Amino acid sequence: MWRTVGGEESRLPSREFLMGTDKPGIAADGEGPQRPVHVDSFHMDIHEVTNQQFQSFVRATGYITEAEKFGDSFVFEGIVSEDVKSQISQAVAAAPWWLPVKGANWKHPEGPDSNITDRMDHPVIQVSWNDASAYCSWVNKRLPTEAEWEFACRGSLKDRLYPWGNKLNPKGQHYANLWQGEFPAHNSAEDGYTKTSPVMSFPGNAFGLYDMVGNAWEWTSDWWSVHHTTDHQHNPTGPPSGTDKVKKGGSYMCHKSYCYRYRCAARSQNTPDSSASNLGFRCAAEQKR
Ligand SMILES: [Ca+2]
Ligand SMILES: [Ca+2]
Repeated sequence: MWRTVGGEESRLPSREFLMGTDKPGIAADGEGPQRPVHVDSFHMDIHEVTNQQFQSFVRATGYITEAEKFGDSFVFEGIVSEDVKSQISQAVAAAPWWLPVKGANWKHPEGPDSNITDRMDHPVIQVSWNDASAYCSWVNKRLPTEAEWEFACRGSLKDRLYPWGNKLNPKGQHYANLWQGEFPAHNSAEDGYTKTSPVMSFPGNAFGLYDMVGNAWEWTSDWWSVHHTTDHQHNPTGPPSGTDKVKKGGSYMCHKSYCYRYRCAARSQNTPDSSASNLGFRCAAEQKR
């Protein structure tokens, strides 16, 4: 079903829910306070936009992503080849496992010696917020707001950590593509995947949405702020301006010891022109497309 250009969608109900948490895992990220938010009914892609879908967009429009224009993008060092690694000297001081790799882009997620040939049903990565917005417009959709994304993640469960409940591995099963082992040195891939997984490899939530946490981080339309009003909000769209955009859900690189962000209330941010080897998106729309 991922072969359809627009992707399958789930229709979510119009409802009030509790956004954020009063028990933040990472308080500095502005996960709290918990607050009542109403979202009108909307449609959400049931899975992250795949390489196959993004390729259809690029073939139809000739679109060139920002990573392709810049000539490089960030790749997690654990998945970069020794050959590529030997050509890099610069790294991000606060996060030395991120390497700026020349020639890394959505078609070559880990650099020029990598490709997506056997990953067409995986989430597209190395796409910026601007790239993601362009794709969603092309399919007559848009990025979800943070409130819509979080409502979708929670799948009508109240005050739970994950889209499926509070236990990370119910009955010993993996419900998301995350990191097992020791970050960043050892990924045991107990869930079956060291990098991205084909979309829908893990169980969907009550709204029929897959990989809301884990696999690839997902861009939302909101500008980033860590301050939120507790006044009742109706279809909030975030601050009017900012420097960073909100991303949600965590990725295959997330482990509790370093990135406990695979919870519905968790959030993080990047500038809209950023791209990385663990960051993708899905689209939303008012009406079915
Ligand atoms: Ca994994
Ligand atoms: Ca995801």
